Amino acid sequence: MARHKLTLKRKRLIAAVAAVGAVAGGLGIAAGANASESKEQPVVKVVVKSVLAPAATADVAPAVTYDTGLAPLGARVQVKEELRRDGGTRIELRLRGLVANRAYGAHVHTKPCGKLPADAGPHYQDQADPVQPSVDPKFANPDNEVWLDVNTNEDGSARAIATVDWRFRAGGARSVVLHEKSTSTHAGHAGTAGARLACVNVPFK
Ligand SMILES: [Cu+2]
Repeated sequence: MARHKLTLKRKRLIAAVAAVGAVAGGLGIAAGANASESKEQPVVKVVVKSVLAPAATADVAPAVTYDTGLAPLGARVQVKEELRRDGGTRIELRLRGLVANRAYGAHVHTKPCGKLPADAGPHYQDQADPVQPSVDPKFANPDNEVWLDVNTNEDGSARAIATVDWRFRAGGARSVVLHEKSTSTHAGHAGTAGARLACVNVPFK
């Protein structure tokens, strides 16, 4: 596609991106029709930085733990959401203060964190599985959900990045939940990762 002959879809994308850029402000966004692809930066939509607080404080705390052994009080969590120019979404999870050299599962969930682990609801799915709970790998997979599994280093820190080729529905994704195990991909168990250890509220856009 020649740059000066923009398709309608492309024009709409640019208009949307320009609007987002106006909101984001000061991020050096090049939304003009002549901007080269390589200079266009993703748009940062949401950044949440918090520490794990007791689950009993879930109505006011941005992030809580349900297992202070595996997800200690005061452990740090950061989640960043970026909208990609290609229409996709990039989600980054950073953790500090967890158990060293350990695998954890993590996903984007549909509801805010609560006092109970189940309060965060099911995983966010781009194409919703008509059968719930969703354990069919056709729906419960890292292309249709956001999986942020990590392995901590010797300091108990970890980072995960998930990139999907879609955007969240408004208000449809509200938290990231940390689980006790790596996420299963097998039919009948797909998407499961053991107990919910901690949860952080993230108002994904
Ligand atoms: Cu989960």
